[in-house]
Amino acid sequence: MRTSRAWWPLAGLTAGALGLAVSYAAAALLHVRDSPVVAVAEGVITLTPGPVAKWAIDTFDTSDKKVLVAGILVVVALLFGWFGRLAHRRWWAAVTGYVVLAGTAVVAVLAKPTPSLIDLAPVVVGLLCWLVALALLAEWLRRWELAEDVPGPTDDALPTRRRFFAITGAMVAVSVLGGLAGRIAGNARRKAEQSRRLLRIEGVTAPAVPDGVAVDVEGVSPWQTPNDDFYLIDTAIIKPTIAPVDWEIRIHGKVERELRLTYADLVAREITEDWITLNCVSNEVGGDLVGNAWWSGVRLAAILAEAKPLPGADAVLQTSEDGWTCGTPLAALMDERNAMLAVAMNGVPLPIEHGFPVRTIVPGLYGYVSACKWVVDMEVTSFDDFTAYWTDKGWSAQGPVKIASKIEVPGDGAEVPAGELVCAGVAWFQHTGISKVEVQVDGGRWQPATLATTPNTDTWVQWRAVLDLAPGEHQLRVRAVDEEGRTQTGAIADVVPDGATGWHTIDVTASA
Ligand SMILES: Nc1nc2c(c(=O)[nH]1)N[C@H]1C(S)=C(S)[C@@H](COP(=O)(O)O)O[C@H]1N2
Ligand SMILES: [Mo]
Repeated sequence: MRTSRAWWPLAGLTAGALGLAVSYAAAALLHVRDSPVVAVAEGVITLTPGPVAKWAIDTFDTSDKKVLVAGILVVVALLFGWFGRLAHRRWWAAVTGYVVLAGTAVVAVLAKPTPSLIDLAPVVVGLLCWLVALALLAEWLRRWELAEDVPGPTDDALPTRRRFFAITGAMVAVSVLGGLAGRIAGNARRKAEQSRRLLRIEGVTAPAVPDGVAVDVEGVSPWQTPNDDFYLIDTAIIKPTIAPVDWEIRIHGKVERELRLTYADLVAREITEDWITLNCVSNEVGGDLVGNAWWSGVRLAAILAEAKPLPGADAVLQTSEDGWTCGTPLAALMDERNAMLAVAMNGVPLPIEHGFPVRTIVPGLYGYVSACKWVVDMEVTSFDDFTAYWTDKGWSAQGPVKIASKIEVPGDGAEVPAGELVCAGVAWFQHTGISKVEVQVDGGRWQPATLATTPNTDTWVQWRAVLDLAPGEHQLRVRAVDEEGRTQTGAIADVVPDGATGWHTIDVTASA
């Protein structure tokens, strides 16, 4: 009798466990909010009719997802064993089984409120692990089977059998380690997340949208960008999870007095708050890497004044907990503008992805030279003496924002009725301000737009214009003029090395 046959389900189970553990670890490390299994569990909850869900919750007497997750794991384990059996004769059937399971997870992940591509990474990694692990185990089971077929008194199957169990054991060990790694990373995340939820920072107020900042055209970016919609740019695959009690910043270098501030020291100081628009140097003309939030924090001018920069210093080299660096002009951190160590965004403690517990915000500078998330170190120095993360990759050492404007309504390629057309969008030139926005149809005369108001010069401004379009295809263009009367250039420049320029241009078709 071939004993090897009995072990195919074990192979399926082992491969399955390995894939799940690796996917769980990947989810925790990448800070994907929930692992694929939890996503499936949540999907099940969402799809379960209310009374049934309530019955289940009452019956199991628990309000969390543990019972459901355990139930899903049992079902999945049975499936894994079955896939293993299938793999003996019908390899493709086992593969199909794993792919269908992964597909279920993909659907569950995409059904979440704000899915992103990175949320799918754990599923993909898990599926690859399943397939590779099962292929490996199947290979040794087949060899074992062949050895069993050799007639004779000696046990020729022994070496292959041993090998199969050794590989299985190794995979189980990796699964356990993966599970533990996921757990540790998940715990750090939970600890930071929990301290964040419990934080109440005195002096931080809820945002109140100022009167008159909206042109009230549907499709224009809302004045306040909600935290969940705020663009995200960073180099951290694994986001730092720093509990406030563990945070400290060191301000040193060319200073008379080195400073170290804990989180408690920081928030005990006077809180400053303002509407500030942040944008990325790699935002293309018309792009979305820009957002406006109500930021709360502590003014850097006061802190740096205490440290007393020495003559000759003209830069601050900021370093984040994950080792990212940027160089900021010392002057921009010490002049009258509201450069701050921010602790809250839109009235709540910074989301982890946006730099919790402390990040820098400097009106008028691109993020890559100023807006250090998870900031833990500031070295007062000179631009001549260092390079930073992006300047090493060909970007400019100096990154003042450039004036920009974009058309959001109508969308590029839209079909609109001929005649009067409301055209609207936003423009920004932080810390200088926008005085005028103009729109042009088919290269004709520049027509003035109406501007909404702004509370300061550090934010974007909404604009709207009413155009008259004849039937046919048209090209619409926008440009802005700054508070000093300088008109936005139409010369096209790439985002590298210091920000894109050019007029945002869209095509529309007007039908009679
Ligand atoms: N630690 C860290 N901070 C960082 C970055 C980064 O990669 N790592 N990217 C910067 C860039 S290029 C931008 S545009 C802003 C984006 O901030 P946000 O992700 O909160 O929108 O963060 C800046 N701060
Ligand atoms: Mo950026």
